[in-house]
Amino acid sequence: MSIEQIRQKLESIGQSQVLRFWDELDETGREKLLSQLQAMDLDAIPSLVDEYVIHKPRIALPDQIEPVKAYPWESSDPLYRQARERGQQLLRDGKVAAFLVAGGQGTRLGYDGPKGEYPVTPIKSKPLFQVFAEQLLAWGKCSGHPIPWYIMTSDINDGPTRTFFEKHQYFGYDRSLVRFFQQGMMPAFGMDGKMLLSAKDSLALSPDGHGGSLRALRKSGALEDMTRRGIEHLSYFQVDNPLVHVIDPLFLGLHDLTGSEMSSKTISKAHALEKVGNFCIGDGKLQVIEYSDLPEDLAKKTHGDGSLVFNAGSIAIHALRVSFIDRLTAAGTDLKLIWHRAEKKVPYVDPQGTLVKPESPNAVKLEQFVFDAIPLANNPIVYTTLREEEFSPVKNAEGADSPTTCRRDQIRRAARWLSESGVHIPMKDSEPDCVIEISPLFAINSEHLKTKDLLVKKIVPGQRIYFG
Ligand code: UD2
Repeated sequence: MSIEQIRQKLESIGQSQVLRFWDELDETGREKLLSQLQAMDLDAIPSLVDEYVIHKPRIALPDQIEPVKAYPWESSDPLYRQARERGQQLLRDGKVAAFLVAGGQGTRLGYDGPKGEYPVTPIKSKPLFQVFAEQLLAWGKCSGHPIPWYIMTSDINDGPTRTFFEKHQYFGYDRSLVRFFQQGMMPAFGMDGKMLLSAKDSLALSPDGHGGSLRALRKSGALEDMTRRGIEHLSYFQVDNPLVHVIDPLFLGLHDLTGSEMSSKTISKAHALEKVGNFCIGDGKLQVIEYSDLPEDLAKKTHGDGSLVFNAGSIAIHALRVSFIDRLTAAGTDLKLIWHRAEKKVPYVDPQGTLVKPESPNAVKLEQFVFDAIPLANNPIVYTTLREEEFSPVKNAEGADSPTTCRRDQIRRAARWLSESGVHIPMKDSEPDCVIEISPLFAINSEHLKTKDLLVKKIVPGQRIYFG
């Protein structure tokens, strides 16, 4: 659309204020603002504003909310043996790709760059991206088939993310297997429903949520690329959790054998109000209710023995069928994920051209969540994993889910794996009295470690030791 067409469109939807400074802008500024507006679905704005900005939609909770029945962590059921074999076969056949969502802002951690750059391991201080790259390298080697890796970034961190990978030679990963693509951006709206400017030549934009990944996979050509490579399943994970098993044959096998289009891992919640989504069956359908949307009385509801009724926490690890994403995003299909509304402090340029930094929330941001696709999937399943094995994210600078707790949990897990391989671990106050790091290139899980001929049989108190 030309600027004239855009101007008309903006007038017709009551948003012409975003061109207020157009006449003052130089060529570069005009190009920037124009391209932001061109990338946007302007026709959708009025209904979004009406439904989500002017009005505060109450998240419609299902009438009937029941707990979910998840597949257990381990089982002697022959299905588990078959699933493990199926998962391994899928990997050998090159039918699995990894999918990392890394487009978010990471504001809570207070780290400026892309979160995946954050140094996280206890001895080598490897960045999150490297931990994932090494796991994928190891799995590619084990299965004899390299694993393509799709990484979603956003306008706020795409350039720095690519530069970081370049600077580190892709951590040894074959760069032809790595594909970056950007998610969409959404404008912030003032409480009156008007789109805000962050500068005279720029809308106040932020990423459209990880739910935007489904649209972005299609739009960027990544979906087509997967089909060309014969990929059938995506192993989906977030950027902030170095304990994640980025590939898990058992989980992938269960997902495939049960005909599930979207599967998820769950852990027992640490406490009733832990900030993770809650798996439940709502009006007969599997879904996730985000912690902020689950009424407190339900979150705290217990069985007779005191255990939580809604105990299945979502840790944002999923397996998705490529055909499912294809179906949801096919031409002419309206991707029906709801928008989640958040009131935020968003700096903006006022009508006089002055930048205002508000001290209280002045704007509404809208995001879509990928787990809202679960009720749209056929046969979705939930599989139980263990917190100590797979979940310790870096989200906050201090306290829970911080670099300190994450480091502690990496050491605890490494100590447990080693102990399962017969290595003596010194303990002090019930914690390993040593600093251990196991490179994914050395062992990808406890079973793998058991196959190694370990020279170290005993770790001494205070020892720092890297298995690489
Ligand atoms: C997420 C889940 C929560 C739980 C928790 C586990 C949501 C809304 N909640 O909480 O239920 O599973 O994780 O750790 O997701 N991202 C993008 N683009 C975006 C927004 C986010 O790529 O537009 C990525 C981001 O880079 C990160 C992940 O999504 O890898 C999670 O984002 P978050 O930190 O906003 O989610 P959080 O911690 O509130």
